[in-house]
Amino acid sequence: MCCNIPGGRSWIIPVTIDPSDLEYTPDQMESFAERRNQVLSRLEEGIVVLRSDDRESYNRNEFRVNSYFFYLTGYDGPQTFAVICKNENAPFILATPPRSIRSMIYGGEPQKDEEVIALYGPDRLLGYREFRSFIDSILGSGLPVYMDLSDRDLLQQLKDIKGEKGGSEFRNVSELVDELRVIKEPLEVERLQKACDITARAIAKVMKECEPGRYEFEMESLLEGTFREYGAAMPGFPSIMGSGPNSTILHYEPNMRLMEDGDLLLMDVGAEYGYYTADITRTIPVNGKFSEEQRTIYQLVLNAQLAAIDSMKPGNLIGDAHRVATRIIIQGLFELGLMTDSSSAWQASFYVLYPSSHYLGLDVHDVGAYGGFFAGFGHDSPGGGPESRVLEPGMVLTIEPGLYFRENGLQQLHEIFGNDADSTEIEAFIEQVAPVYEKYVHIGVRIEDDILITKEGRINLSRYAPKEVLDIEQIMR
Ligand SMILES: [Mn+2]
Repeated sequence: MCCNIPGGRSWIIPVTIDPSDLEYTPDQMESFAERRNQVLSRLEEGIVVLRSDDRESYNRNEFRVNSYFFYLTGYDGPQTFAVICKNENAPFILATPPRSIRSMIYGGEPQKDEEVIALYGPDRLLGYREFRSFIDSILGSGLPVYMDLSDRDLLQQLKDIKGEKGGSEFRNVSELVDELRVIKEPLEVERLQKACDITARAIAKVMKECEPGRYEFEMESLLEGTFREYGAAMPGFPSIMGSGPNSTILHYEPNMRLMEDGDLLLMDVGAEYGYYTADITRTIPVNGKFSEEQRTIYQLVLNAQLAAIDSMKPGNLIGDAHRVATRIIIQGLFELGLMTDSSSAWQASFYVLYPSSHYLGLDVHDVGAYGGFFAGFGHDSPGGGPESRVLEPGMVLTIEPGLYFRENGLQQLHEIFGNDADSTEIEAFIEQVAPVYEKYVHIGVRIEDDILITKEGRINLSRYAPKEVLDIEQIMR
């Protein structure tokens, strides 16, 4: 089923309401076994202990499986523990919660043990009591225990069990798993693609409905309702719906403002589908037509983003896209009279506020090493040092340049850059730039896509979310 956006140009967003694609085939389950084998080959001594619940570390309102747990098991039942160890007879153990009449009254019948074993392939399926004595013996043996150290609850429980016995130290499972998670397998890409398609569909719906006199939260509701309509469990992170002055706040979240004629609306949003999340940003004119000033800034950011995407291919660096985008943005700002010196690092970093890429996957800021990508950033440098990591096929990264003209931006210059430039230099800059800057106040533009690196170059997973000026204006008409 394809979905045209009624009216305007027809945007075909190929997304189906069909959650059957959330079930893994036996073939796909092999991938999880292969991941565990990879972990075992990296595990010199000790064991991996993970638990499925993740409320503490991710601050979610409903059950959402821990990303490491899911990545290594494919299982997403609550209150379950997984162990991976070098035991030849049972390298993979699951421990599920006790069944009680009460838990079934509240939660329904859990999956039968035989089904769990058949589908997820644990070598042993334990009850809590057996699991507890197993953990006791491990902690007593002094072998290192690898776990998700951000799971403070589990860490505390294990420490309590360990008590004064001494011995086992707790290490971060990220050492064993993160590099695997950086390179996405086809079954992961499929889910990311659907998450992006659902998000694109929802963004297009907001474009159709958006108009002055409506609230940001109405757009949020429409967006997230559409996520749910297509089977996404929840957003992968809190939806940002910032209009007018709020478009200049990078992580605005209240979404309570009444949108006015002449505002921009910046939405940084992502559906989570099968635990993989999209992360797409689009910026649109609330009344359906960009003002001249809005279009100028929008087109500059878009040109920068498009050139940055073109640079994303194997062999190039993660930082190259940021550098390409930054170069175009600085040139554009200089031509507009918003910079007085296109080679000034402090002037550039007044506008370029953050590194333009991050990994995407089970988590919105997904795990993995970046090389020196973040090292070059500072309040006195727009970043993009040449020492970041080389792009490889299978990586998924966002690219999200932006420009934000906050009301008191120029007044903050002395405080931000007082150590990097002398105050007469800053004064001269303010005097020259202020009349131009004024025209763009309350304009915040960010454009973000999700890019899969392939052998041939790249695939833009979020390509169905409209972003050309003409497309947006036609859809909103
Ligand atoms: Mn992002």
